[in-house]
Amino acid sequence: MMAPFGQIHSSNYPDNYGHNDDCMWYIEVDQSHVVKLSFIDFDIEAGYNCSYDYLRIFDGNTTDSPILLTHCGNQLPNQTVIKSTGNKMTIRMKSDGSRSAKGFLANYTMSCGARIVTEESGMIRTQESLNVDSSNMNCSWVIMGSQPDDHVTLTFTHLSVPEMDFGSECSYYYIEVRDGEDKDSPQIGKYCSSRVPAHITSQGSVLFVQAVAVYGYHFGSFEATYSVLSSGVDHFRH
Ligand SMILES: [Ca+2]
Repeated sequence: MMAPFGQIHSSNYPDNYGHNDDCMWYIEVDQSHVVKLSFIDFDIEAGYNCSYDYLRIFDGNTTDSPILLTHCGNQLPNQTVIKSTGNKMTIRMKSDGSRSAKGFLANYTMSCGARIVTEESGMIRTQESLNVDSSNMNCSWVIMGSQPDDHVTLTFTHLSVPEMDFGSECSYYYIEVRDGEDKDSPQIGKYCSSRVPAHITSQGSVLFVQAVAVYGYHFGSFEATYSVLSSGVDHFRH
């Protein structure tokens, strides 16, 4: 599924799922977002270590990706909202040859922010027009080269802020860029004017970018392209 939001459920839901089911769902959203899955209903045959029937969520595009959750039984998972770290999530539901139950129902949306480890170029943005998670007022992206001697360059192509922010000090909506991988890294800049900042390049191999809407003002939006530059010559050796 490539849509920004939707719903998934077990076979025959709300009737009992089948025996020997092995169903997979693959969700991919815009590259600058993560997948957020919220459970609404859950009833899958319980078993020790979920060895009979189970639902399993993977943090990526295959069942070899890290496992985010394995769950069975008739309770919602303790963590009812599961987020991927990148823009892809795989969900698998498997049942054995006896006893079934109602199954599960879950909604997915894309949520802003992502951890991007790459050697390539791409784009990050917030899109106000899509049904993104509007309660999320703080979106952060970590953009990291996969080699330690890489540098990340960020170029803003669009930045729009609420009108009341003109002439103020980033009171309502701003983008912050930091030279490192988290909010404690040194600040490179904080931007809230419609003037687009120049290129920003990391000292190390990673940049932290955060879009913050203060007091629930969601009228701001931005778009920036990133590219990863290698300063090492090793990559070009024959
Ligand atoms: Ca079963």
